[in-house]
Amino acid sequence: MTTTIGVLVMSYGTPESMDQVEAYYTHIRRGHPPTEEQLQELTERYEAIVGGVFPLRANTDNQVAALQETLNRMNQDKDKKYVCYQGLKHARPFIEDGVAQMAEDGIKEAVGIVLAPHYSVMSVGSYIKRAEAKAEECGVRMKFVSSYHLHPKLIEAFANKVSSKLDLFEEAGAERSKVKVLFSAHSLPEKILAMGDPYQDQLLETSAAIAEKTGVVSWQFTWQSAGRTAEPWLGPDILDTLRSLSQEQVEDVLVAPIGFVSDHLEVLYDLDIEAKTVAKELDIRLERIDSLNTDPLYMETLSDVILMAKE
Ligand code: FEC
Repeated sequence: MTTTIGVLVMSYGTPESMDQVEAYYTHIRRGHPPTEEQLQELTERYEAIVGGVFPLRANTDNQVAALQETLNRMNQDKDKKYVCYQGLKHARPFIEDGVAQMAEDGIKEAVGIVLAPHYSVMSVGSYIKRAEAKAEECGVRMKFVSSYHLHPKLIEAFANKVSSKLDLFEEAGAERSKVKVLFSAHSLPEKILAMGDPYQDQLLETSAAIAEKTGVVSWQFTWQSAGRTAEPWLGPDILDTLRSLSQEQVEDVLVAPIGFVSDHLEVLYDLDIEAKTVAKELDIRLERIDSLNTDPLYMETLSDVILMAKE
């Protein structure tokens, strides 16, 4: 008899339409509604990226569909079949909805994974905590993948994206070794360091592994998309890093947002619009690697760690 294993694929989530931006933002702020000004500012960022469309939704749908196909193709245990369910952090279907749906479909065993390779107690840790609580309530036995930041296929996927953009710099006349590669990820409050959180170390490990695979020597890590709160966030922020690089006479920069796996607001606005505007003012040519989205090597990375997940 074939056993169906549920896979809870967790991702950040995005509004479905402009009239949901306020509810989404309120959820991110743990139930505190944004001010008029904050709401207006976020709405304008969404409008700027692709005219009020929310690319993360279709991208997550596509990743989940591609993952289910790849998982069942890679699975050698023919007594098991894998079915993927979505669970979003800040929008419908919420993480709890995904777990409840699995239980309703009679699933007894499941694996949870987040579409973000690096673990922080404030990011992946909080997805897992919510899924665990709901799974216990619904009687679903769950295992979790907490990070996969050094999986060889993930490194290969990112390395391919870096190399192909470096080729373009070269074709445009730049000296390959002079292009500064900036690996970036979403900043978090500085307090995570005192908590011994692995987030920063894992990001540096991913960066070093990609640099080694691509033969890139001129690289550094920088943060992006810090929250607009009074507490200190991890830095330097990419905009400050660009200003420093300009003072060092760097002219060509390739940004590789390795903390993200999809095209969405933090990539399409924070890098493609905001960082590019600053780079232009500084006379720096700034390019970005393509996002992984449904890259087969990324789908194989996820499938591999799901198939090997242990209690
Ligand atoms: O395209 C989209 O609609 C969503 C893009 C999006 C992604 C994303 C990923 C991460 N975040 C992480 C941490 C934080 C912390 C706060 C925070 C706030 C926001 C806001 C928006 C937003 N985030 Fe996000 N994040 C995305 C979007 N994020 C919009 C609210 C406005 C703003 O601050 O810009 C601060 C919350 C608070 O106030 O307490 C912290 C981390 C990731 C990467 C890992 C993951 O995907 O889960 C970490 C995509």
